[in-house]
Amino acid sequence: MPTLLFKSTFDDPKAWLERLREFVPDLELRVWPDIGNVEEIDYALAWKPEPGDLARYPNLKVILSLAAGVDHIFADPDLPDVPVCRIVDRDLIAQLSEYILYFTLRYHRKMPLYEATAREHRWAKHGRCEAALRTVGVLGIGEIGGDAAAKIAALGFPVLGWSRSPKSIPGVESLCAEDGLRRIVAESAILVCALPLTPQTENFFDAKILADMAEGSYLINVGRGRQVVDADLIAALDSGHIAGAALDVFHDEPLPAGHPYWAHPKVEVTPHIAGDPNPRTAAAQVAENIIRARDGRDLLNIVDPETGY
Ligand code: OXD
Repeated sequence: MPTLLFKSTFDDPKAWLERLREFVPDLELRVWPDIGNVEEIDYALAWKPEPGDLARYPNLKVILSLAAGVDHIFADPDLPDVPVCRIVDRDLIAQLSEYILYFTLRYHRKMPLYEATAREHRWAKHGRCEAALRTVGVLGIGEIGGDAAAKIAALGFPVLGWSRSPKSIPGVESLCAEDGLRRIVAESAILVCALPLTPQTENFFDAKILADMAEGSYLINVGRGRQVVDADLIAALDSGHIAGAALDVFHDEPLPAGHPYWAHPKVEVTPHIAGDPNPRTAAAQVAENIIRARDGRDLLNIVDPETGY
């Protein structure tokens, strides 16, 4: 009987088990901390496991990230040497695109300003800009950023996308390397971060990149909190160089109650809800990986430990 450890305090084990059993009827689920005999654990489905925890299972064969990102797994210095797979799911991608589109349109149509004037009961018009004249940049145009970039382009915005290797996405100009980065940062009126967290993207938004961003531009971050130097972003917002930031991810989650982002008038905080793994749509691929691992076949959505995605 395949035995799966469920290691997350954020996701609902019951919903996952019910759905996983539709594909693997004899699956046994051990929900942390009721893990039973550690030797019986074959697979782990995990979100932010504590460092060292996954090394406790001597017969662990595969680690399945309960997310698109895997930085929370690779952060473990004692990670066992087994394959790590991530979730690549149409609903997760759609959720993230909805979030990115929502904030893109919110900033494009100056909604924070209209909300402020409405609070003062003022009938004020704040002017507008054609979508065709407002460039949106998406950093990271893999499955998630690429979907969002295509949808933004379909709304009539010029869209730039930046990634390690060139991509062909309808309506999106694909940029790479340092010169591509300079262009996307300088030309985007709204810049979206959909990058995975890797050693190369940690502290990506520092004072230098923020200063290189277009005057009055907006940042939307659905990547990871550690990609932003918080003090530098706050300074760029306070100076007016950056007009606003929609942040879904933070260095520490939950974002501490006293963190300056909460009260900052130009920051919109959401509690890491841009994309939540959905067992209804994503369990099939988790189950498929359990079946493939059991049969000794190639796994789906396996992560390259070198690149971290
Ligand atoms: C993810 C996330 O990586 O929700 O999927 O952050």
